[in-house]
Parts: sequence; C-alpha cells; structure tokens
Amino acid sequence: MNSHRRIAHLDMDAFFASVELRHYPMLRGQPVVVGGRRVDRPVEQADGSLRFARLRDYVGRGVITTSTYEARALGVFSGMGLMKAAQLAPDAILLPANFDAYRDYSRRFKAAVASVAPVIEDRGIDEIYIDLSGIAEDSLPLARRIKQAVLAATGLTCSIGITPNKLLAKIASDLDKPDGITILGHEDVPTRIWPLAARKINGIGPKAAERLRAMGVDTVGQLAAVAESELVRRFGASTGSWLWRAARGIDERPLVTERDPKSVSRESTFERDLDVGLDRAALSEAFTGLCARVADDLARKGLVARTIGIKLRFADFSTVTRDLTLAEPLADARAIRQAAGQCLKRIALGKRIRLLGVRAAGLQPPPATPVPVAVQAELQLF
Ligand code: DCP
Ligand code: MG
Repeated sequence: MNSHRRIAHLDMDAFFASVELRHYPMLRGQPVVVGGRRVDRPVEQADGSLRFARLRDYVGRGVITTSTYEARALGVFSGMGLMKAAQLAPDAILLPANFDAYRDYSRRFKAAVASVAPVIEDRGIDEIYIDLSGIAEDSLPLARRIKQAVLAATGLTCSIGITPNKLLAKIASDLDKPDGITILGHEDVPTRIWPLAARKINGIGPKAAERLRAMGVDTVGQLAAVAESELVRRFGASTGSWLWRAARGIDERPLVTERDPKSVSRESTFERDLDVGLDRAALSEAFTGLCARVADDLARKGLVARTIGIKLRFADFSTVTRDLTLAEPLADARAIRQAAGQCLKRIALGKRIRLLGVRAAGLQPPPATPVPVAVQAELQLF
C-alpha cells in the first residue's frame, strides 16, 4: 500500500447560497434558501432598496437547492419542498438559482487552488480532490493557505479534509463544516470514522445502506466487524470486498487529473446483476441518472456532443458498446437519454446486467444559441 500519499478533498460551504450572499451582502446572517423560480427574484423598490421574497409567500411544488447554515439551523435543508420549509422558516429569504454565477465562482475557486496545489481532480461544481503528496509543507498550514487563496479569489469559505486517500478525504471534509479543516491518518479511522453512519462512505447509497441496516449494520465500525466472506456472499465479489476495504479506510484510487477532452462518460456497477425484465424500473432509473450526469459534465465543460454511446457489461463480464452519431450536437439530459435509448435497442438483452455506462463524444463548443434555462433547471436535479 502506498502510505505516503496525502490527498485533500475540498468542498465549498453552502455553495449556491454563499454565492448569492456575495451578490446580496445585506442578507448575511439571515436564513436564506436557494430554490423557486425567476418570479421570486428580488425586486427593486421605488427608493432603490430591494424587496426579497420570503418562504411564507411561496406557492408551488419547488424544492430547496441549498440553504445557508442559518436556515439549516431552522431545519431547512437541500431537497426539502419549499412549502414544507415555509412552515419551519416562514421568514427565510427565498432566492432563485443563478447557475451562470455559480459556474463563474466554481472556475475561480478551482483556479485559486491550482495556484497553490496544481494536482486537482474536478469532482463537480463545488468540490475537488487535490493531491498534496508532492508538496513539502505540513498539512495544517497548507490547508490554511489553500483556504486563504479560495477566500481571496471568491470571498467564499470552504471545508477541507486531508488524509491518505480520496475515500477518507471526502468524509473528512464534511466533519467540521462550515469553514473547517480536518486532518486524519489511518490511525484515526477507529475513533473518527467508525462511529459515523455507513452512508457517510461515498459509494454507499440509500439502497446499500438499507441492505446493511437489515444486517444490523448502521455504522462504519459495525461494517468493519463483518467478515469479508460474508460481505462478498451478500454483495458479490467486487462490491463485497470494496465494502470491507472501505470500512478500514483503504482506498488506492489515484486522482483523475486529465480527462480525455474528446469524451465524457459515466458508468455504474449495480449492487447486484439486474434482470432486464424484472428490474426494468431500476435499470431505467439508473440509465436516466447516468444521462443526467453526462449532461451535467458537458454543461460544466461548456461543450456539446455529436456522438452518444453506451456500454453494457453482463453478469458473465462480456461487454458490448454501441454508438450513435447525430446530425445536430446535443447536450441536455433528455436528448442524451433519447440517443442512448436508441443505442440500447441495438443490443440483445438476454443476460443479466452488471454495469451500465453512458458516454458523450465528438465534443465541441456549443452553437451560438445558449442552453435554455428550463434545461439548466432540469440538469440541476441530479
Ligand atoms: N445542489 C443541488 N441539488 C442537491 C444538492 C446540492 O443542486 N440535491 C447544489 C447546491 C449546492 C451545491 O450543489 O450549493 C453543492 O452541494 P453540496 O452538497 O456541497 O452542498 P452545499 O455546498 O450547499 O453545502 P455544504 O456546506 O454542506 O457543502
Ligand atoms: Mg458544498
């Protein structure tokens, strides 16, 4: 095992909401939620002041995208219906999302980190991994310097975890939010990681957590107490042994710093091999989710795709791919889903499916017309 690695995970604090507070500094310290529609945006009054929408005025089916920590203290979190949130925090300020601003701040914080520590894996709009192994400076001053660079470039705070690998770093960055620094070594796993819910391990989703709970496993420590053979028996060879290693904080994955600029892809290995007939709904949901993530990747890179492809791996590990090249480039989740669906029709689906992947290639800058706002809002759901 490579014990010399030093990997950071950096995640911006209440990202969308914090960007909004840069635009509307008069709202600092107040509960603020991002969500809702353009009609909810602040309106300038006759005297030049701004009138902000309040949660109690909201009528509709929208959900919270994110909220400030002041709003979270009132029980209002990402994913909650706005009308339900209004019962808990009627006076909270409501702002619609402004994705262009978030992308701009995203670029700025990443460039600021790169000026201190250049080996970066981009994980999304508000998070990155950073490989610090090649830097001599101690972790604490280095983390402070990175946070300072981000603050100077954006006016925003972030939280950083520094550990021997990506798995632990991702957990650590969340342990002292907001504005936190958490530095952990392998020796800290029993005291700091084992008491946490198993779901804190990135990769244990709601379904796996449910299956673990049925085995009496709620925490990472309880997972670490299960024999590897038992996990393999229940979850299959690859997931089972991954769970066993994850519970011990073992993770050798390198940072993916260079993406193939010609394509973006997302794939997912199922917890169990899925049957095309019996598991149609789960497969379809996974398929749509992958397409949405590819669409999100394209949006982040500001590119559109001419070719959409899919990859299927069957239970016997045989793998097939199919591509479709389109007359018009596309980038939105629904169009990708449609093209990927056509690829799928060209594969004989006799066997159980182990892995599903969606790929966008033939990437290019978009034509002059921008991606419609409605599509942007839809991408945000994933
Ligand atoms: N986001 C979203 N839909 C979700 C969750 C998040 O659109 N279901 C957006 C809004 C967030 C951003 O992604 O601001 C980053 O997500 P995080 O989970 O990192 O949440 P925050 O940055 O808002 O808060 P935290 O301080 O907990 O990181
Ligand atoms: Mg965040």
